Amino acid sequence: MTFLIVALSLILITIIAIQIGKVSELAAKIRGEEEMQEATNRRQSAYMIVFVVVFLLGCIISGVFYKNYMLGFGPLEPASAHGGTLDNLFKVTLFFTGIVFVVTQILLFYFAYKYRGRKGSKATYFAHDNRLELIWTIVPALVMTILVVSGLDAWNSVMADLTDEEDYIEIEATGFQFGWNLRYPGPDGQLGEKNFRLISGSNPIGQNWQDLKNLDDFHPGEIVLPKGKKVRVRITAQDVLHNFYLPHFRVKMDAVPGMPTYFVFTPDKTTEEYRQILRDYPEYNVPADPKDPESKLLWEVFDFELACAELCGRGHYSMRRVVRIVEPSEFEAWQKEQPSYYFSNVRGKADDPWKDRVFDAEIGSRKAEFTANLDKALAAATPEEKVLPLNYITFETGSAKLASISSYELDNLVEALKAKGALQVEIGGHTDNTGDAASNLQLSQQRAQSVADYLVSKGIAAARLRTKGYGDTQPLDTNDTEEGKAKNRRTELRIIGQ
Ligand SMILES: [Cu+2]
Repeated sequence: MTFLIVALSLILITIIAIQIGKVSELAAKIRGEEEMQEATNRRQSAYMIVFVVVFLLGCIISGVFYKNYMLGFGPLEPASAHGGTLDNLFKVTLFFTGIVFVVTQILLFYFAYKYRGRKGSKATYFAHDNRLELIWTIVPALVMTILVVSGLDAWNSVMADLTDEEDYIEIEATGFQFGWNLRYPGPDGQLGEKNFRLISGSNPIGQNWQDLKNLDDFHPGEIVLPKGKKVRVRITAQDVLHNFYLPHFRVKMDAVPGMPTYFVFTPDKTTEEYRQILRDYPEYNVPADPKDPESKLLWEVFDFELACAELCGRGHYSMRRVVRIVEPSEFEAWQKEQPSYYFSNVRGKADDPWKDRVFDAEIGSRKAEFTANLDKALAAATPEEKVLPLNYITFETGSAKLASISSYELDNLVEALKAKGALQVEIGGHTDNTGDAASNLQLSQQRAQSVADYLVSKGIAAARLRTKGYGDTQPLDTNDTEEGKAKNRRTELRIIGQ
């Protein structure tokens, strides 16, 4: 609203000035053409002087007024080790170009005033002046050389890549329309291989699961980094050009499809420390939500951010991610909590290439799961509840032959039966509804028998075991989906004596 009123008044003032001009023009017409021309020139050249004064003052006043909102000035100091170098470069460039800008503006408008058309005045004619040519060639050349050389020097120091001996964290950012896929290495500290041909619904950046380094990589929703540690960011794009921009860290690098780029930087202020810097400035002591005076102050809700600085399409604005810089100990705790993408999204699914392998980390967690289920079944009150699933016993397709990875779960069972000598159990086989009921019943009976045979071969008395094939008569879930069918094919343990 205020803006509208200001704009309207400016337009009105302009119209009034034009009208006054017309009136005096008409008056001059009565006095004679030549005199009129001279008066017009005088008036217009005076307007030019007024314009340049208002314009330059406007530049300076707005510069002073908005200083604390500009990167590199006021509280918006760099939050990375190399940021100061870039800021100085910008300031030196701004200093030289600023002088040139002000001087040329003043001269441009002053000359328009001084050499306005006047009766009897004529332009000086001169064809060439060596001294002038030298001055306006050498001075800019010198200034440009200083700027370019110091710029190259800064570029080389900022863009120096890391060697393997250095201690750093490598993360990866893949831009797409419209967002970022972020990837961190797991405890092994290394990012796994990827290939765009492998991209699918369950594999958003095409990680190659054959490469074991991929299995612990995780995909966080925000960038979290420790203060004071070198970070190397691998930057790529999946579709069009994007740009990885961390304004507060003075990091900005194109994300190009098919051409990985990188950036190395060291955050040197935590988010909390940066908030404390902002706190000292009145600009950041206003409510974060202008409509709600009760809302938190700007400095309190401040977050570093990752933005896309390439106009990459209509949803471009949504490519924002929060960047959180924390103390190293907090970073380590955060990193430990992050679930591996493979183990939470791919493991055991159709595209898992490691179906017939059990990883070290799983052996422990599966045993814990078995023990918890067994304890629950032992403690249950009614016979119907004294059942536990043997989730990790699998068979070869259509056969009663135990898959080799079943041995881990079976050995847990053997151990439990040996520890609890009074335990008597029924091993129940279940199938989905594929095929006819009679053969399903037979298969489930054979599978239950295979499990019992294994237990006996490990020294469990056959008298403590009973087997039963249920076929497809007791489904846990629908048989209409693959997922449901997979749930229905199972082996269960029922406690019949303890
Ligand atoms: Cu983008």
